[in-house]
Amino acid sequence: MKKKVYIAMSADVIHNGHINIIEQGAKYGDVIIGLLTDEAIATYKRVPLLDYESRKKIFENIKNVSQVVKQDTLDYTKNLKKLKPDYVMHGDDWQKGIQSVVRQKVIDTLKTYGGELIEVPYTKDVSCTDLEQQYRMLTNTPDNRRKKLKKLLALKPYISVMEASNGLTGLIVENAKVEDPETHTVKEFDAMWVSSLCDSTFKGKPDIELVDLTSRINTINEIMEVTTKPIILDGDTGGKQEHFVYNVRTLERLGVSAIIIEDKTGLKKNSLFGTEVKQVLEDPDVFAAKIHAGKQALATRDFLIFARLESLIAGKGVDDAMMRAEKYLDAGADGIMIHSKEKDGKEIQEFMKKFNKKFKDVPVIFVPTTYNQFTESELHEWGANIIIHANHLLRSAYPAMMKTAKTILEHGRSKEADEYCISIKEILTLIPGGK
Ligand code: SPV
Ligand code: MG
Repeated sequence: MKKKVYIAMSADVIHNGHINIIEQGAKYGDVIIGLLTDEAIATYKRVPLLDYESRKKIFENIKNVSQVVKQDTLDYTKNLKKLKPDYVMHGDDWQKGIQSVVRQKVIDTLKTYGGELIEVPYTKDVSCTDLEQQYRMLTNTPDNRRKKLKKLLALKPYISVMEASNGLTGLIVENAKVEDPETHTVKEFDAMWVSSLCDSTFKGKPDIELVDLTSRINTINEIMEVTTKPIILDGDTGGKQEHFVYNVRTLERLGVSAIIIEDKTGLKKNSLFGTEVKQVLEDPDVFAAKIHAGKQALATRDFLIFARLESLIAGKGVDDAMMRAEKYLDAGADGIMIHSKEKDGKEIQEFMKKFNKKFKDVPVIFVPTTYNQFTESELHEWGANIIIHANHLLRSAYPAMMKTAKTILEHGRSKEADEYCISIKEILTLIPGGK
């Protein structure tokens, strides 16, 4: 009987490196491709450009591939135990870094039944990551971009969102990565939050719906030009219903993925003032009608409208928030955001206990600015599906800039501020293409 060779791949963008390894594998026996599912890929890198079924079809038609099977985790163990291939083949680029743990498990499993690991030289000069990045920018059309949030919500238990307020902070959210020392997977933000507080503050203006939609759209365009991740817009109160129906279509056309609007009326004040300022809640039926009209106005099913509940901010309690949540979801809201400025997170937990009893599979958003002692996975246990870190790039940049400004004033020169600055060489090459 012909021997079996197992090769695991995610292969979103297929290149000669993949073909090389399949060719090598075919010399040892029948090649079985363990194709990573979209969910498995999303645990360690971005959502694939092509979905599982499309990638499967491609692989089934590649020469020398005899079978394509699903691999639903990064870990090969389950498939190896089931299929007992004689060989596992992989490029020799996985001996270090995040993949080394996966590799060790493969070696241990193969040992249990006498299988063998074959490592072939990694095909140089082709980097999947580079190709993917180029491809991502090329396919960064409004249609593709808009869909990404819904896709992510379907693939991941929860998504992590970070404030982006201009091109540069957009690039930080797009590119920041850390390796999780426990799971050895790479973590990055899933999406961007265009905050009204941050957009206004970067422009030196108060967060009272003074920065108009034209200006907000300029910010969005600036971010969109240089990034590819989905965008969630803080739409404040959404304004008048007659304006809202136009505005959602404009945002949808641009490729924004979602808007969150809050159920307040009158001159909007930032929620984190709580009851220190006048916070007037909108009549829930009027707000529900605005949501309904917004949903009706849309041209696609990809653009999401979330209803933001301000009952806890206005001191109206959990039951008021529940009553409103029901009305807004009935009106067609795609999910809710429950906001609170309390530090202990108790009222959010109390709300979620009631909410979870009544609603299943409704996306819930938290903005844990004041209760940030809880981790994303803890908040997910309470029921959050989207967690927004709403203002942290702005809040960390401001003190750093003020310190530098004062240091220069104090010394009458900038030498002493050097230690707070990245070098000229670094700043010149920070954005590729400048040279
Ligand atoms: C924002 O980021 O502008 C928000 C969240 O609306 S909060 O500031 O907490 O109200
Ligand atoms: Mg806001």
